[in-house]
Amino acid sequence: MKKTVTGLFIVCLLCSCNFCGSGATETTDTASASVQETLVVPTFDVDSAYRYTAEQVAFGARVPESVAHKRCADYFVAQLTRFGATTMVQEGLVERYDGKLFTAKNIIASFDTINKRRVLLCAHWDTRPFSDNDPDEANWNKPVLGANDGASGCGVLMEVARIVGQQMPNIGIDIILFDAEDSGKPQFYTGAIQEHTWCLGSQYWARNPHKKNYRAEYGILLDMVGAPKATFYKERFSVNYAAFVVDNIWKTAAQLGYDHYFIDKIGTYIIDDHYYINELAGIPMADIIHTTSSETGFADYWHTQNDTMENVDKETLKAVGQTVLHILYTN
Ligand code: AHN
Ligand code: ZN
Repeated sequence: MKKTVTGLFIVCLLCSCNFCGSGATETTDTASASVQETLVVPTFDVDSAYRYTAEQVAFGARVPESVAHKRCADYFVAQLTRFGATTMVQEGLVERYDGKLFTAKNIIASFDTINKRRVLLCAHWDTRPFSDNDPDEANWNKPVLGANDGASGCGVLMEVARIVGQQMPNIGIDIILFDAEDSGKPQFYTGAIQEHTWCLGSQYWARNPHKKNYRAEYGILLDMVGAPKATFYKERFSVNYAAFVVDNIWKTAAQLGYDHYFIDKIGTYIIDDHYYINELAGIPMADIIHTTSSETGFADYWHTQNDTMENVDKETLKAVGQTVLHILYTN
């Protein structure tokens, strides 16, 4: 018996058939579909990610209900469908800090929909209707262009989607581009204090997932992932809710030589889309977000007129995109 098993093992080592990957994780008796293969991690094409970022910015500010917002939504749906995703737009009625009602559009792209094991990748695609952190008060009511704050995260995820569409990892992927993240209460607003005025699209999704009983093993949120020399600290809600995800991301990044972006230190608490996914949907999700030691906690052009393509750097996009791909294809 021992001889036979050893013999089979040697045959398996010599051939590269479907049954021979790392078959230890096979759980059913139905042939090759459930056999986990060791996959080659694809190369993240940063020129492509940069282009997807610039194309969003070229529409102008993507403020909910604007023409640019509508055109950009159509662009995402067309591209993601072209990449082979099952794509839908989830529309949800949400209420702004000032009581204004509007329809948020979450863009959802799914790959390998029959796979029970899933990962959720998210970013927000809307831009802020106010530049309330701008040094010039005359700009406070102008929208933010959102090259870094919005477009960068979606640009990286569009490139991830393109690659996943070409070569699936072992796990199913859902990409959600959330709307209405950045319509939170402006600093100049003096009306009644409201809680939970940020992340309206993700709050809506977390309460009304696009699929009944939707589950993902974990999630990763990308927010402001394009700045030159960006610093990603381990955001505190992420550490509290999803330590294993944080550890995996920061370890992987270090292994790939990106530890000058992914700093091995705990940062601050940031209310972002991942907070509501963790709290309301119970999916452990970590936020990769660029924070600084400034007064706001973010880069000096954050929520100003200067959030332009000059603040998007290919090296940073590459570090984030390659780290995400590595996680998807090795787990
Ligand atoms: C707050 O300022 C409460 N959260 C930051 C979330 C954010 C805004 N990300 C991008 N813009
Ligand atoms: Zn913002």
